[in-house]
Amino acid sequence: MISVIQRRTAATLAAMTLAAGLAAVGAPSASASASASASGFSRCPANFSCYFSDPNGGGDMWRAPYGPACFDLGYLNPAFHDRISSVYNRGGHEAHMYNWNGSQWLWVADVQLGEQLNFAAGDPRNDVVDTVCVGTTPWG
Ligand SMILES: [Ca+2]
Repeated sequence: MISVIQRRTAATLAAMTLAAGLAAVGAPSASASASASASGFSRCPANFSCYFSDPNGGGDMWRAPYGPACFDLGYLNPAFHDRISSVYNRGGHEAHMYNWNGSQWLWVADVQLGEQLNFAAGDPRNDVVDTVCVGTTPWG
């Protein structure tokens, strides 16, 4: 229980610090647009890293603030933890992703500059990420 409280406290501080910079883009596309940019990696703007609920930049997208900073996805509105299936890092920093397993943070994956990363269905890294760190780690 103590570890959970500590985690939440630290996460809340991080969320509060960065709330102003958060850009939760969770709007599902209502139209079946002919433009590929409406639902793929290409909708990620330059200079940011983007995180998607479906493979290949599909589904909902969360765009991380520039950083360096860590973001607890459970505190976004709407929350984005346990949802990431693909990433496109167009930002200026390497990104690091972590899963909280109930007692500790576990590293999931790094995303290099310019990299497009996909977690296929059945990949144990799919839909588990709880925290994204841009240009830093949870340990500084
Ligand atoms: Ca998780």
